[in-house]
Amino acid sequence: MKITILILIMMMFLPVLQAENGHNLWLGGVCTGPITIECSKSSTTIDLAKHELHKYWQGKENATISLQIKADLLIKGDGYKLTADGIQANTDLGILYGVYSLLRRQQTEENIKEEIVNPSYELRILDHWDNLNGSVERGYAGRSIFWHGGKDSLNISEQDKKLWQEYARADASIGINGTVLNNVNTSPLILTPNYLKKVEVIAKVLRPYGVKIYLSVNFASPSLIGGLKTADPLNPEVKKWWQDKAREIYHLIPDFGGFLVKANSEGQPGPQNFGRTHADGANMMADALKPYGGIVMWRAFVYNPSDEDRAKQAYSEFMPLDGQFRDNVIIQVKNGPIDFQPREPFSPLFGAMKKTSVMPELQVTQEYLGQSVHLVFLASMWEEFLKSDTYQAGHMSTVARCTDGSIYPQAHTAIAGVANTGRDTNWCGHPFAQANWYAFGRLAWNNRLTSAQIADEWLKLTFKPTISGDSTKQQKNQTEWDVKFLEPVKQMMLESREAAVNYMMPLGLHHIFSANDHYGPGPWWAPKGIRKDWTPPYYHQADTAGIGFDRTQTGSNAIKQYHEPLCSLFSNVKTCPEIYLLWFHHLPWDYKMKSGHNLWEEMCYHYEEGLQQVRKFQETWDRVKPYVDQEQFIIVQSKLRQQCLNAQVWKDACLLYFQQYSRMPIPYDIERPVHNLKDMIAKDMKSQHR
Ligand code: GCW
Repeated sequence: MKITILILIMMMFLPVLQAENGHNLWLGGVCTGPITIECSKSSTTIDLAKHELHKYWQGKENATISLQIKADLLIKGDGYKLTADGIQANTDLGILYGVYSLLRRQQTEENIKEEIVNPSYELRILDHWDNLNGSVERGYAGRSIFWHGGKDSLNISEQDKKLWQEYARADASIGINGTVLNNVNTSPLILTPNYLKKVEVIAKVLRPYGVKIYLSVNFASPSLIGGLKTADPLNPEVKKWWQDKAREIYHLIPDFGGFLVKANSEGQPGPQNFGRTHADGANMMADALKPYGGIVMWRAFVYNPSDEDRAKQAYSEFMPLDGQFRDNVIIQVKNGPIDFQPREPFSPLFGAMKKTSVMPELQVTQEYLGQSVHLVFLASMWEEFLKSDTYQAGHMSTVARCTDGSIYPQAHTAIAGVANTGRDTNWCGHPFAQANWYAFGRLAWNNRLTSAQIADEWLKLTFKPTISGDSTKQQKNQTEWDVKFLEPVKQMMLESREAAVNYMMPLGLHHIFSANDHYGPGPWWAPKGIRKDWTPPYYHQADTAGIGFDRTQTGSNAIKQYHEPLCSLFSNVKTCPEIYLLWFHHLPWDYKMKSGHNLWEEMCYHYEEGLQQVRKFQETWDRVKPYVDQEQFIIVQSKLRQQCLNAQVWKDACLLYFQQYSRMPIPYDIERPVHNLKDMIAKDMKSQHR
């Protein structure tokens, strides 16, 4: 009760405190008139739903809206039934989701007809890579919203609570219902009593919005903080330690969601340290959580510095374990087989396992896509991924259908996104990065949505002015806004991912970043002594004979991990989609492309096109100046300038570096590089020895 009052009081002050600084995200609507709400039930969540309706209603004035909790076989889980004047759901949360959906449709002027809306996935989770010292791994929007460093580590201020409440509200508004509070490279301290007490408070603030708490846990916790000599998952004392820990957690947080585990990956401990399998490790934890309804999300992001192609390793390790996992274990698989690259084919683990729940892991934070500097709308990439056909059970076995339970039943269905939030006023660093948070939530709720629809919604919710005045004028202003702002900016968003692929890694190139910051180009980067599979030359394989990673039968044979007809399609250079060409094939520089250009020329044209696309984005943005808040306008304008400079560097670095091998001229109809290769390499090497 106290919390509800606190939340309501805090909400009253929101619009005053947060003018046009981006803090309001996509939630800045205004109310157009009073309404009456009919609802026989009251609860913290229902009260929030009513409050949102009163505050942001944009439908008919003096309307009467009914909110009804009533079972209906067609309404599943968090779903709801929507009509123009009412919402029906199985649960309080269903009502809240229905309210956000109704308000969104009003603001975006979507037709509201009777409709049952069910979520694609049961669990829709944001994974925060937030460290307990307040830093955020691969975070580009300031420090952690959950953790402070130093002596303040465990402090909780009113400001913190307000931020968490706003965060939970934003999540709920797009259907996100879970959050992992800490990094997968995890400190065992998260499971100590003091940290768990703080987690309990966060859970309390997030609970009314239906956002459940999950924690990343360190597999070696029993020995690191529990005083045991081992963390062997088959050891009875270790099992007991996890069981006791689960009891302690559920005592504090009765609706705790479960654990996320990065095991035997990039130095994190795991069951293999004790000669056990991933299944042994995951099942032991799953058994400890089972009595309370908790789950284990066990990551398949594993690879060793062996001779085996890194792209094959997750599949090789996990496929033999299909059928061995408990039903409250979900294997969490990154969208691509390597690592959140600008473009990868889908990981062959999707559509492979038949007796194990598998969930996609997407990366909302732009680790490999220009971080908080580049404008890159990721929904296009996720749409491409979710629509990819795995052929698990014949044609149309899309990744979406393989993971949402449509093809093989799964005990749990889930999807996760690595969050891009931080303490920056606008949460995400780049104003347009908010669109990626929004898109993740929307796709988690409905994995059939198109990126175009998501962009359209987000732009209207974020930028559309409330137009007042007589209705003819209103109509005129509205049309003008649609034509002059909405359409061009949407177009820019929808092209932005392809542009990034073009100026960074076209034609299936991947992981050619400099060093470990994953920002700028470094096709040359290969310091002595470093693992080969952490260096770009391992991935691009350029030499005077050609370029690309041979993953066909003559190479690593990774194509074998895909079902037919994909396996043959990828393996035949004539049928392999050109967007994946150098992912699967090593080809000579003079290989003839469909366009008639040779491979080298084609690559040059892609880099040039990427750069020109960004230049066009600059122009698009400059033209929409009259329609955007000036502060936001300048921020985006200056970031686009930086993006353009970076795209130029990418183009020059890659073309001049690969030209050493292709030994062919850069086609004369494209602009000449403006940097020298030697200088770029020297600068790059220097910046790595800061
Ligand atoms: O992409 C890599 C990142 C690491 C990250 C790792 C993972 C959290 O560079 O920073 O660690 O993936 O997903 O575990």
